[in-house]
Amino acid sequence: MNDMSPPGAISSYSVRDGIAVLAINSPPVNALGFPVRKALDEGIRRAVADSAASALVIRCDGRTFFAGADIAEFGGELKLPGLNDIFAVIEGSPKPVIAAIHGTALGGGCELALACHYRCALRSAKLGLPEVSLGLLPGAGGTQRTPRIAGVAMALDLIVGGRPISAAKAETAGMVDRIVDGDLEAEAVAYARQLVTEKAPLRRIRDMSVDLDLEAAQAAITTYRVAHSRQFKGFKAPGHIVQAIEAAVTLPFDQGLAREWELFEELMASTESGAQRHLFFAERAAGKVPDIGRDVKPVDIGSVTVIGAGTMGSGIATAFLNIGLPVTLVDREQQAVERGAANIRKTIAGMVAKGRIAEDEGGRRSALLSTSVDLPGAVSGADLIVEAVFEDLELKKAVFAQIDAAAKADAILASNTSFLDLDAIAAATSRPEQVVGLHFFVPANVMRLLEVVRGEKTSDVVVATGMALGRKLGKVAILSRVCDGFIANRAMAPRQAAADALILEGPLPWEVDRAMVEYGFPMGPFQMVDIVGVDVIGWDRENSAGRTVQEVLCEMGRWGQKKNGGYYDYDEERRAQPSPVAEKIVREMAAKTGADQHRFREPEIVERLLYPVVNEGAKILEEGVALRASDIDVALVTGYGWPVWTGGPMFWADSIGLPAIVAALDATIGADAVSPLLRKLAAEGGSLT
Ligand code: T1G
Repeated sequence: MNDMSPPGAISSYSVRDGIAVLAINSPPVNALGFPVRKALDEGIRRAVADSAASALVIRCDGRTFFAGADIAEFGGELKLPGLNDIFAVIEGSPKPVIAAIHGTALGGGCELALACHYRCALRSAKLGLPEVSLGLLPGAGGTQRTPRIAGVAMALDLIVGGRPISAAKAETAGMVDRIVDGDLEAEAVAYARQLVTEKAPLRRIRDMSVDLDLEAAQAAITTYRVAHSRQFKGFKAPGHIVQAIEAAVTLPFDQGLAREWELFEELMASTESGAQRHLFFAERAAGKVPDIGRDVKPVDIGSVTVIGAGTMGSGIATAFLNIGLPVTLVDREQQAVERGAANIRKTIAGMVAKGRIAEDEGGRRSALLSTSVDLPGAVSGADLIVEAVFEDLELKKAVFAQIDAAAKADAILASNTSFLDLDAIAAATSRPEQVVGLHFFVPANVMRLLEVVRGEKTSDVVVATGMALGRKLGKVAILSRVCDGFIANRAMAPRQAAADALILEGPLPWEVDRAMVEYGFPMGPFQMVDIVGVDVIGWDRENSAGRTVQEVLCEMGRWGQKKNGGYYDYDEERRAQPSPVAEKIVREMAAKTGADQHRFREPEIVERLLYPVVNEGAKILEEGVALRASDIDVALVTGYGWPVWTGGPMFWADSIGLPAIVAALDATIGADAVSPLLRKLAAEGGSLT
């Protein structure tokens, strides 16, 4: 008996060979929002009452089994039935309920599967409990059932790690009973029929006991906590997850479930989870360009030529090789191009050595690399040319003129410039509409941020192609208009300026760095300058005259980690120590300014350095350089390691309250320097995100 469900219905019910099949269809990922939960509840109860059905298979249409609760629902009132209510109906069923899994059974989807009596999955399917990446924990029994079926160690790895596992690995862990190929519904029905025929028990994970005694479980948990303490820093969820898993070991199931829900609600209400949920949607919003519709199809890129075999060029070439595109690496000198190619092959070999890719895959990628010192010849057949030469406008214009003369008519010409005027570069060609900025961050094959820079004349197709390339490269593509520094570098520049000014008022460079690391950055501004090179950013060698700490350091030949140390001294293992030389320079420079010297508490240092970043972000927004505030958050989180648990500068500013930030900026950088948009929003009780 089959339902004739109307097209587009959220669920369909049928009985095949005495087995009920409840199929849910809620694109794009069958998220377990209220309509889906209601349809599930009704369908399961119908199957339980249906005398024609001796078992029930639950499956999904579309690309995946339930990919979790509907994140968009969070923070609002939870309409019943909740997931635990539905799972109680499943576990109370007098007939076996079988989950038929394809795609990615994540979060609540994985929990639903664990509440079923049995589970079958397509070989290509994945299961996971990634709630930790949303600052949450599995709130529908995941922390209670997983330790029971898969053990404490696996539960910790799966839930605190948050990474999905293959169906095969899940089968090994006992989370999947049968792996199937081909027609999932037919295979699941056959499996259900077999279970009925064999009078298989109504096996409920809630009735199982955790495989470890309390002492062993505690030991496993302590070991995990110690091994992953860095990952726990700043985040609430990992610690809460461990507590929930402890409850699975120490409490009866229903009490453990209640404890899990308590911990879940604490996390749901936390700023950290709000920040991480903000970034989840922000990353997806970033890919949307409002004035470019889906009808604008990206160009298919089949080959890439990278010009410049230095650090950036080699990293960019590696990024494209990693997605299987053939790359020609070009430089003026044979020696330079060979050095670049050697670095690329070394990086790929490193990925093989670390087991991140198989040896044959490493070989395939390396084989896709070719080198040339003949620019015209190397660009003539390429679909995409990426220029990554020295940051000098005249040099870039000359290179683009050469590319323009040799590239095929529909080639896309991209510059990796980090702050030069893309429109001026485009003007050096006969095809400005085909010129775009692809600004990678060092190391280009690792950093997730890719700024796609839209010039005045860049065509929609080229913009769409740049954004699509970002996704294909596994990066987050953020669209930027042309300005000095685009989004990430421009927004973060005030942090360095504020840090340089602050060390003349009392704090030492390492005290400033420590405050930034405590806030959550991987390193502070002075540690960063020493690594990049004290001489690299903003030092005017010709006119240097000992007027700033940077000038004095550079004039002494203290150019950072690479040469004689900088703000820090380095031992032979490049371990950094605060430099007495630098301290003396700072103290003397501070004395010259006559500024009052005093100690700053860490929160004051955070305000002085980061509120100006919020201000610059507001200017980037009001000038239309960035499409939305959340793009600025994603750019700084993925490009500068801005701590995820704050949501990024704009979300963080909203969580502090814009009036307080504007008042502090008025007192430090002066009212005239404050973004009018920021002041307006603060006055109106508005928010940036
Ligand atoms: N809720 C709402 N919308 C979601 C969603 C979700 N869980 N997952 C994806 N979307 C939207 C997404 O915003 C985008 O929308 C579209 O679907 C395609 O997503 C109770 C509390 C499933 C691997 O964390 O990991 O269950 O931009 O671009 O690259 O214990 O989406 O098109 O309008 O990412 O193919 C746990 C999150 C939730 C999974 C697919 N589940 N999603 O990746 O597509 S909490 C998750 C993903 C929970 C329980 C707890 C990925 C994906 P739009 P996409 P994709």
